[in-house]
Amino acid sequence: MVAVIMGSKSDWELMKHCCDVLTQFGVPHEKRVLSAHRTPHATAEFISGAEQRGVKIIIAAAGGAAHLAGVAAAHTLLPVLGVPMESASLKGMDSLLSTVQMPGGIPVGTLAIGKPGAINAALLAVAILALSDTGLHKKLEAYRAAQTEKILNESL
Ligand code: RP5
Repeated sequence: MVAVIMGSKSDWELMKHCCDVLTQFGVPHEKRVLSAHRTPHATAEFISGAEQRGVKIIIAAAGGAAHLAGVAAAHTLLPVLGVPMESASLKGMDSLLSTVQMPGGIPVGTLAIGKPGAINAALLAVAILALSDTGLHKKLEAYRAAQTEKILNESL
């Protein structure tokens, strides 16, 4: 199972693309709005209990002073993938730097800003899970092959 958390309901517009990909691959996932700054205790509790609930990977999305992925990583040994959300003021550059610049010792695998990052977080989670799941590995192979086919068949 994958846990997808986001700092605000407004992040759902982008993060639904992440959940769509997980659904497409048949990967079960739970999703929650949790804020690093506004619900710090609930965030810590949710993340601390994740491994026991069967979660294997956490995907955390936030914008602005985007500390959600880092805070999540501080509370678990599970891999944490961070997705910087596009922000109104700085177009997501603030979110990117807040998410990616972790101190050595607490890693967050940071993806691209916005929709590509949301999609790729799901695909990276699938790739990690596929290391020990041959069915998922085959689905990922088929996904890549279909993508290659689509590009090669594009006419101008
Ligand atoms: C929203 O505030 C953003 O998109 C973001 O996810 C959230 C960050 O919340 P805090 O963790 O800073 O409270 O506008």
